[in-house]
Amino acid sequence: MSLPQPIPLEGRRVLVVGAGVSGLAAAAFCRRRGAAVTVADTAPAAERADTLAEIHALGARARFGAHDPADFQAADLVVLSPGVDQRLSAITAAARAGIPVMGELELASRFIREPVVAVTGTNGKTTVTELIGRMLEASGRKVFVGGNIGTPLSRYADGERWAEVLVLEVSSFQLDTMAAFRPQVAVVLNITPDHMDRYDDMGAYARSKMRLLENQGTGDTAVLNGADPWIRRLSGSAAVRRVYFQGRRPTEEGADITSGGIVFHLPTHPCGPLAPGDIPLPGAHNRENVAAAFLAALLAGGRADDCRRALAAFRGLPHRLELVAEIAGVRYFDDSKATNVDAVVRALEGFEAPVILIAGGRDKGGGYRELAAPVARRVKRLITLGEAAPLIREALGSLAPTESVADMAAAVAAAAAAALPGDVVLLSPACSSFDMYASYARRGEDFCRAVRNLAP
Ligand code: UMA
Repeated sequence: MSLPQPIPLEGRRVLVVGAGVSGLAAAAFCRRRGAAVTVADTAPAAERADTLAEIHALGARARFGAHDPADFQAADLVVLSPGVDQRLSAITAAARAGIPVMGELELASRFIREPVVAVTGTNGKTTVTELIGRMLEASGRKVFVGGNIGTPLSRYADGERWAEVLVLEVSSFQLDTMAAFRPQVAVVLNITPDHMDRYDDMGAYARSKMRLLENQGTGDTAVLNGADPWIRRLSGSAAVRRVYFQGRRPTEEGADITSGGIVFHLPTHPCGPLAPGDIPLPGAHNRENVAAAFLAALLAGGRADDCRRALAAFRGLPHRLELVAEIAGVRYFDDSKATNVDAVVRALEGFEAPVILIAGGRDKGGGYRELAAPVARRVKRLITLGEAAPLIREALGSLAPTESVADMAAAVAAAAAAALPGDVVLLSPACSSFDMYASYARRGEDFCRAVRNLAP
């Protein structure tokens, strides 16, 4: 297999755009390899004293405030953080001028030689990435789990390189700025509307996700959702082995998900079926996640029995349909990670009980129409907050009694006041958190705090 060449960095002028987790890791990586690094961030310097100190400690130059096109034109290489829209004029102008522009993941991937399992998809990425990591660990492999999940690849690549296999969660933003990134096992879970503020249309978003397969070739495998029309349509020409975790046709390899569990059809990696009792995570979407993770782990060298053991011990992840408390017969669930409409649909489908739904945050431009049927069926009261509250009220307000509140404490108080024993209170926002919080995790923690404050 031919490996992509590392990028020469010694003595080069590198502009890193975005001084978040990814940008600072990329800056450190480039500095250690002798590049002259400038880190540009649109935030006002006064708000980012700690970051400024970190940039200076790296021996890099900081440029806070509105991006200056001259900084881009002066660079030999521009490295983008995932949150930076590559359609920005300074970036397109640099690319037009022949200056290489790439994402942090792409840059780091040029320097690693370890096999990579990469997971993308609109929903379920983190659960599947973590699960594959634990299955491979249980099989005795040294595994780095990271990427979009929290530790950027360049942070790993900059260190001791201790792992035998890398399991990476990869977002569409990271795929937008890739060029040679080539995972040995690529998993695409599902493609439903999300991030419509960053893409011109659904086709553009779906093509971005499917770029994960772009450089795969002989010896590589794609683990795909054969029931997803976008994935079926866009995986057509990939010259790689394809394995389907659902929607498998009789001649195809993969798995079948039935009411009796999961049955594997992978002759090179024999594995007995999983019974429903073997799957510790609730909901139909988690059966898909488990089937995908199992196939990917087996294909990446996991042993079937060890993978089973890891699955049995897996308890799910915080802020994903997590039961926070049961108070006065009302169950409170934190699903703060549900930052798009499809994730909320899946959450609502998992409940038989009447649901008081707390939704809202920063709108992502995909609309809320898909929520109408599940809201009409399951939601007894809708509580909206954040910037998207008026849009959600307009789309769904006629389907359930709806009220808007100012913050999470008020949302939880309103939900508790309306709830009867047996009801479910569900934070499942369908929006990103960035209007009110630094991350979905902070939003989930705020919800959990407000719920715990209810307890007598
Ligand atoms: N910024 C600019 N110019 C811009 C836009 C942003 O300078 O045009 C600056 C901001 O002021 C800020 C910095 O860029 O200081 C933030 O960069 P970032 O948004 O790329 O955030 P990071 O801290 O580097 O985190 C990123 C991922 N964030 C996004 O994709 C938005 C993290 O995924 C990821 O964990 C991290 O890299 C490590 O790889 C978060 C996420 O929400 C969890 N991902 C989305 C998702 O999962 O749906 C894609």
